[in-house]
Amino acid sequence: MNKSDCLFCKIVNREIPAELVYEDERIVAIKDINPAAPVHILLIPREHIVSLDQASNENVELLGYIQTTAAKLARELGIADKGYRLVNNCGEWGGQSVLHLHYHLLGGRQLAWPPG
Ligand code: DGP
Repeated sequence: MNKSDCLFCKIVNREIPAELVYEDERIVAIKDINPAAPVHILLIPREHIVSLDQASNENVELLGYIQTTAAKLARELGIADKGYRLVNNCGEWGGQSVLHLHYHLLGGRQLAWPPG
């Protein structure tokens, strides 16, 4: 799949609507269309990186930035006190369905472990 066919590139470029929670020059955060928890946010870099497996050392700062921004959003959304989960699904067996790197921020209920 190339960038022009990518669902999350289209969301980042506002060609497909989404419920925006946060955006800046590097990332966009939207509500997941199929929430698995009371708070379920997707943090998506504007840059088209297929998956964590495709990320390189050039992406180290971006990956760290996604994590610290997720923590900031968790505080702002009121889920930080009880706790939350930040998840990256990578590849077929990891459960990745959209081939544009993204992290799930989940919270607002007790989360189970191990995941299914
Ligand atoms: P993953 O399975 O890890 O690749 O996560 C993809 C997530 O993207 C999944 O939880 C559902 C969500 N999703 C799929 N299509 C859309 C969409 O069009 N809009 C929004 N907001 N979320 C979507």
